Amino acid sequence: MAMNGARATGKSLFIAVLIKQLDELLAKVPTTVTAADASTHETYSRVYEKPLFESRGLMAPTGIFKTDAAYQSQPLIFSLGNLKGRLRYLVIRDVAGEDMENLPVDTRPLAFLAHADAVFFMFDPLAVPEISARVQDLIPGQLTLGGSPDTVLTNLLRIVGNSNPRLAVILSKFDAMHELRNVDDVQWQSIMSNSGAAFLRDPSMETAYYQEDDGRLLHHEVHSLLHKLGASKLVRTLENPVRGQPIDYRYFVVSALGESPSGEVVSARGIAPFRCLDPLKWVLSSTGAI
Ligand SMILES: Nc1nc2c(ncn2[C@@H]2O[C@H](COP(=O)(O)OP(=O)(O)OP(=O)(O)O)[C@@H](O)[C@H]2O)c(=O)[nH]1
Ligand SMILES: [Mg+2]
Repeated sequence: MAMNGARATGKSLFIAVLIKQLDELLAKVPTTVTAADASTHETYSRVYEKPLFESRGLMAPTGIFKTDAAYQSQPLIFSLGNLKGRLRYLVIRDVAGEDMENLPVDTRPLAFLAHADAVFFMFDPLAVPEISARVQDLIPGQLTLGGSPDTVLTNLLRIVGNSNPRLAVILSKFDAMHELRNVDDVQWQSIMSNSGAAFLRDPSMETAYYQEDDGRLLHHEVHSLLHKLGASKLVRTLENPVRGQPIDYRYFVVSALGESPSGEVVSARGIAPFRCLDPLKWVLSSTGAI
């Protein structure tokens, strides 16, 4: 799987949390998630695990290819042990949002996007001015904001060309959306306090298989949310891509942290991931691994 999205959409923090959650989930099977080579072990622990789980801080922006080719050129490879009678590996590529907002002249280093089983495209609701204005009194302001998701999606589709990786379109930092139930806005309040909504509950750690009905419900809820967030251009691009060939996409919501960080530190109450495994379970079930 390959990450994608504008700057500061939460890609790298998501990877850090995803591996921990996957290990916890696969304990049900039971198997474990382990780094499959020395470089994965070193990179995961230095770039992802230590800053978040030991220093309780955030991560530096992922370096662009030109300046950080060394660690970008190595994918993270994890062994998932024996799943359904076969040894399985999860290969993850992170990207710098900066590279996706302004494609490098030579896009060959990004060619892996076309060959992935799935691309995880992150959309940051806090980059929508209406949302950040509504929650500004409730959560600490965010230090950096990324560029336009429409530009990134167009760039992504250009690189992917005629290949057809599954595309998980993920509304990230969903904890900030949950805060909307406390704002002085009747519409948002009622949407975000709908106790029947799939985006308010998290069954992702309950089963070691993908729950298709729950996934489909969530997909339709996020589709409406994206319209409400003013992302109808994104929705139209997905529904009717310029290349003609349909995209196999599904909408998700995740929160890696579960609560907004304040400045450069995560909440003193700790990290409470929300629905982080859903998109991965969708892909693993499509490849027959779970
Ligand atoms: N509220 C909230 N904020 C988050 C969450 N995940 C990430 N953030 C915020 O988003 C910032 C960027 O997160 P990163 O994971 O580094 O973003 P990225 O997409 O990897 O960014 P680039 O590497 O620059 O492309 C963090 O420093 C946090 O402030 C989340 O789950 N909830
Ligand atoms: Mg990053």
